[in-house]
Amino acid sequence: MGSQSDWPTLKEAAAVLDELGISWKANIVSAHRTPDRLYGYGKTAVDRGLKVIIAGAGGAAHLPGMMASKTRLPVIGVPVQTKALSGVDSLYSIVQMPKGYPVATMAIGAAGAANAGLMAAAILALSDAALAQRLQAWRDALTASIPDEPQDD
Ligand code: RP5
Repeated sequence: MGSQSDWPTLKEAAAVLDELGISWKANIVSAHRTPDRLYGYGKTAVDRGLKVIIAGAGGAAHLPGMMASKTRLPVIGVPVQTKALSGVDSLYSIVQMPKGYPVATMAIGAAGAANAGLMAAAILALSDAALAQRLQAWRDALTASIPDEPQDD
């Protein structure tokens, strides 16, 4: 993520990864404030054994796209909600990548972060049968939790 202030949003992805038994590591890697750290992170990602990168940032959110330019690993972008423009700025900064360096862009905010965790799980499940079963069970449980009819409070 681009800042400590993004962590409350990106925590939603971490929570989903925990639920599915997927190991993760979170780092602050700002495109603007720590560009050399970002380059190093992307350049070494494959050799360090990372499989999928979830990149969340807000405002002029260049982090996911720059990360995608430095690694062939799948990069999932999370637009963090901002005060000034409600995260539309983040979304537009992340989603509109030029041909060649895709970022799989999620929804703005907490739902997008949780979905980033689920998308990462779906990618990893392609080569991990046990994880595929856990992901299917997670989806089935969500479906089963939805009532047929609304309830009064
Ligand atoms: C971006 O600037 C970060 O991703 C964050 O969403 C935003 C604001 O950062 P702070 O000023 O809160 O550190 O780079």
